[in-house]
Formats: sequence, structure tokens, C-alpha cells
Amino acid sequence: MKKIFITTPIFYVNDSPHIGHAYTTIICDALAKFYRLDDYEVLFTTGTDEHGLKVEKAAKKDNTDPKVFVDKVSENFINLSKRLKISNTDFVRTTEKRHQNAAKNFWKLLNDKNQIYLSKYEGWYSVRDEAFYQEKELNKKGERFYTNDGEEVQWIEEESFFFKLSEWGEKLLKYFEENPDFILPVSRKNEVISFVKSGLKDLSISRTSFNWGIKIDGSENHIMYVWIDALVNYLTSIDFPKTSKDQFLFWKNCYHIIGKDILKFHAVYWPAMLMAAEIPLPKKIFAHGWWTNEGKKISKSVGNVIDPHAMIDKFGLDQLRHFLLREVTLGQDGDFSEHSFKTRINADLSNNLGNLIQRTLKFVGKNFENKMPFDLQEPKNKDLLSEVYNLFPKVKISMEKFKINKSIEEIFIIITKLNQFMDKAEPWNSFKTNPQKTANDLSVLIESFRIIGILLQPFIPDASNEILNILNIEKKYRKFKFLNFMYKINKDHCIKETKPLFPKYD
Ligand code: ME8
Repeated sequence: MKKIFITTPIFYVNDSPHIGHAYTTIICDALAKFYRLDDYEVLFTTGTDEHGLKVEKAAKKDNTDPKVFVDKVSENFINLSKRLKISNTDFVRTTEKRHQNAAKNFWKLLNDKNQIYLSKYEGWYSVRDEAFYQEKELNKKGERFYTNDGEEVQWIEEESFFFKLSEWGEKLLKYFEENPDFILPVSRKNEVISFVKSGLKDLSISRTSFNWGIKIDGSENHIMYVWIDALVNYLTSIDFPKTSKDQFLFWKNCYHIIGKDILKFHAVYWPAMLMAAEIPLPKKIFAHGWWTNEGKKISKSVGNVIDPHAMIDKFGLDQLRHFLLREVTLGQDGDFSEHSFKTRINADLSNNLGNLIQRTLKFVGKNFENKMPFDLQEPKNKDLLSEVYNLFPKVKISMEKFKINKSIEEIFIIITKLNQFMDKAEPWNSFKTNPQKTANDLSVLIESFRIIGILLQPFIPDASNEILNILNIEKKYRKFKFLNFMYKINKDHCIKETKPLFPKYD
């Protein structure tokens, strides 16, 4: 069986989850579901990043012991995963024993390969990004320095272990050239290449001025830099350092899906450290874009955070998934507004898909006793049904290129055509004059719903499940390999009573 490993970033537990976290998670879930339906064995991990100064500060602010604090906040992320009904196979918390063991072993591997040395770090640090900055990357206002996001950085001076990142620039560039699809989209790859070309400095990978982290064996006054700790989570999930041969096959086809904000860590530091540790690199890193709220950056201080729970309460899970996946091209930024949200879900889900299924199946219920009316003949090249059967290869090509919105668009183009077909067929009229033709037309529609229902499972799982339930398609026949004429719905197959799938919003 083909194998694939899909990962979300692990999220900081300094705050509650918001729409951005839900976005990455939903993308990964859509990919995981897609590949499972295509008969892949899928590992899909997410989790929480629980160490570091930022989390320690949040715990202090909450007047809580850090461990008690992270237990509480990580629960919010676990609950969000449940609410989003995502199909993850693991949830890694960096305070878990298995993770600490993996991180310490990863460090040891780098150390054994002479990639780590002790020195002193003097430079700028952003607590919000948990990142070191060179002065050339910052903006100066008066005596203070700020990141491009406007976050003030602080000067730190402390003893620190360093990773010999500067040795890996050329090797990284060679790898990027030989593996052109390693970093996607291409625009992001170009950013990474110019960052590497501008010269890499050795990376400070331990801190001594606070305690909340994984201690370095033999140098207990040092804790591991939170980004090294965090990146290793991907290996934790495959039981590093005791990764089996089978788990290793997943690793070789691992896709890291991240936001563009953390590209440098995943596309520069992580591959360099993996190369240094002589561990093969994951297959792809895809950096998606950033959501804003009515044109403004989403932030707690602005007070415009979009709570995914509230969105699901108000509009439903499939509606949220559909909007986030369909509205923007993966990789580009998106702007959220209630107006664009309602416009999208009304147009696609209520007026197009929901209306088509509702009016067709109601008619079948009333006039054909809820049974498949006709035994369909294999469609000819130009028939609408043949176009429907040809959807899967198109959807698959787009998915493999991470063009999720294009995949969904392809399906909805067909849904629009099916609505037009229904309008033109006018079963309410033709039924009296040509019942044979009506039966055939309706059967084309019903069989098309089977195909669409199966194809929509990765994107709107609840509604597609409902469609397939109404069509009375057995669970074991809902995989992509059944998307062909051979598994068509036969005449007299019983269909269940239809019900409205998507409410309309004013
Ligand atoms: O960076 N739009 O965690 P984090 C789109 N712990 N995506 C968004 C978003 C927005 N407005 N806001 C957040 C960390 N995200 C580290 C990661 S991985 C080894 C360690 C998503 O809690 C997006 O995926 O700050 C982004 O990369 C991630 O949340 C950052 O989450």
C-alpha cells in the first residue's frame, strides 16, 4: 500500500486556537482524507508546542505553574481537533516523555557528528516568534529594533550551544536545485533560496536564562531552543530514535504543511539539521498564506480573532471547511469577512449543490417511489455522465499539486452543469409525455450524485456522507476506486428520503 505522512505545525499553547490554526488543520485533514480514499495508508499528525519563553510568560501572566498551564491550554487544541472532526492519527505534545526522549536523541546525534559547539550568543531575539534575528533583518526606530511584523526584539547575551548551520548553505542550495518540488509554492522557494544565499550564520540552539524547556544532557543549565524541540515532533510521531522500517517509509513521503510565517525554520534550519544528523529529508514543505479579518491582521490586541467554534456554531463545520478551502488558492493570502463567507456558502452549497440534490430526489421520491428509475447505459464520450466520470483524474491532478481550491472548483463546475441539465430536462413536464426519457435523465443525475458524493468527502465530509447515506451507498463502496461505471447505481436500487442539506443565510 502506498504511504504518506501529513503534518500540521504544532501550535503554541500561549493562547486559544483561532481560525488560522483551524485553517492549516483543515487543509491537512482534506489531504489526509483524499489520500485515504485513494487507497494510501496515511499518517497525519498535529500537536502542541509547549516549551519556551513565550509559553512560560503566558503561564506567569496566568499565575499558573507552566505544566498546569500547558495541560489546560493544549486541551483547547485537542478539543478544536475534535470539533473539526479531523482524522489525525497522532497528537504530539512536546511535554510528553516520548517527545523529550526523541529531542534528546536528536541533539545527541548532532553532537556525535560534531555539529554542536559551546559559545556565547549576543544578539536580538523576538519572544513572539521565538526567533533570533540579525540586525539587517530588523527595522530601527530610535534606539529600538523591530521585526517586519512590528514586534519589538530584545537584546540577549548568554552562554549558548550553537549548531554549525553555516556549513550547510551550499548543500541546501544543491538540494533545492535537485529537488525542485521540495519547497512549494515556487515563490516561497525563491524566498528561501535568497535567504540561504545571503549567508547562513551558526544557530544558537540552547538558552540559559530561563528553565521552561528540555534540559540538555550533561549541561543541565541549558535548555533546548524551542524550535529544535518543536521540529523534532515530526520524528517523535514515528518513534524516533526507534523508527521502524515501515515508519521510515512514511517519513520518506512526508509533507509538512505550514503557514508562510514559519518557512525559514522548516525549509532552512530543519533540513540542515536533518542533513547534519544524516536523516533523509521529508518529501515536501508547503507554505500556505495568511488570513486577515476584513483586511486587518488577526490579533488578540486588535480584538478581531475569529473563533472557529463560534463559526461552526453559527454556520456549520462543512460550511467553514468549504469556505476556507474553496475561497483562496492554497499558498495565497485570504481575507475573511462574514459577507464573503455567506456569499460563498449560499452560492455553492445552498443554491447549487443543496438545491440540485433536493429537487431531483424529491421528484424521484414522489414519482418513482424513491427508486433508481432506469438502468443506465455506458455513457458516450460527449455525454454529461462521461464528464462526471472524468472528474476524478482532474481532481487528483489538482490535489497532487496542492491546488485544493481548483479540485473543489472542478466538482462545482459539474454541479452547475447538472443543475442546467435538470432545468433543460424539465422532468416535471417530460414525465407526462416521455416517462422513459425522464427516468433516464433522473438516473443520470442520481448516478452523478454518487460520484460527487464520493469526491466531496475530503472537503465537506458531513454533507457528502449524508448524500451517500441518502443514496444508500454502502460505506465500503465510498472509495475513489469505485468512481466508475462498473459500480453504477442499478435500476430499482432504493434511495432514502431526502432532507435539506444546507440552510441559506441572509
Ligand atoms: O509557529 N492565517 O506556532 P503558532 C493562516 N509552534 N494561518 C495561520 C494564521 C493566520 N492568520 N495564524 C496562525 C508556531 N496560523 C510554532 C510551530 S512547528 C514545528 C512549530 C497557522 O501557534 C499557520 O499554520 O504560532 C502558522 O504557521 C501556525 O498557525 C503558527 O502557529
